[in-house]
Amino acid sequence: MHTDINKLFENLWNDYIEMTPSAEQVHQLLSRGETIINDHIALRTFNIEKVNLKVLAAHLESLGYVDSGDYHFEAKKLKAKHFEHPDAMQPKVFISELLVEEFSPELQNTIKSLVEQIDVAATKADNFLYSGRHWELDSKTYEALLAESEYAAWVAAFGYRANHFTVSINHLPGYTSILDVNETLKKGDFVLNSAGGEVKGSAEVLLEQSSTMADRISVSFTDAEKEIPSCFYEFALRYPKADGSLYTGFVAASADKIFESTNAS
Ligand code: OOG
Ligand code: NI
Repeated sequence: MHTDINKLFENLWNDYIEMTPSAEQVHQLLSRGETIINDHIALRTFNIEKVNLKVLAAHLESLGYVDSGDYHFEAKKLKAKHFEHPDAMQPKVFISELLVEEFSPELQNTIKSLVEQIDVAATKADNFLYSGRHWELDSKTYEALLAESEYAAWVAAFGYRANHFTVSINHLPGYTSILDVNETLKKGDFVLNSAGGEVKGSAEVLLEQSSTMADRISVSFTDAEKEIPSCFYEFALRYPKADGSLYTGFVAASADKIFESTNAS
């Protein structure tokens, strides 16, 4: 387990930009040399005991993170939680898990055989949250997973790493609206996720979000190299609650669409 939060996020970021070459460009475009504060990152897994949401969460709870919200995505067959740190400037963490038992026997068998290949010790190691894939995967199996669940295929191909980082627009110098951020991104030729509209959420639900579509990178399968969607960048603007403090939760209807940023566009 990590003992230093900043080191953990530095390692997550370094892995993330290797998977997401556009993220460094977006970061430069928006930051103009100033520091960017991350609203949250997201992690994905399967609900099999050896690697479930709890196993990932343990790495964050040991750093003082607290379970702060539950979400269920029925159509995508996912459950999720978000975690907050007592130091509000630390990024929140959104962790989801695929409800494997709700899928076909074929998908269940595939996922079980992938998870069997992980060494339990690796799930407890310092680097687990950015350790990537722990199993062999051929491109036919990837395609078969993709036909049933984009999420299952993504986790099978990429394993354990940040699926996205999220710029906090509240802390972004020079911007006060998400539309301005989206405009800057589109002028820079970055492609936004338009599922359900480019802006997900509203001031009414206290959270507006947008995201790029995932980069496509070359991934090695046992039988081939293939270009597939990797990771994306998200942008979030939070609004104050009645007590004046910023809303810190997530909005399930918006999250449902953010997940689609790793779909093949
Ligand atoms: C998580 C999608 C949800 C948000 O901010 O609502 C999310 C994922 O794609 O793994 O990040
Ligand atoms: Ni997110």
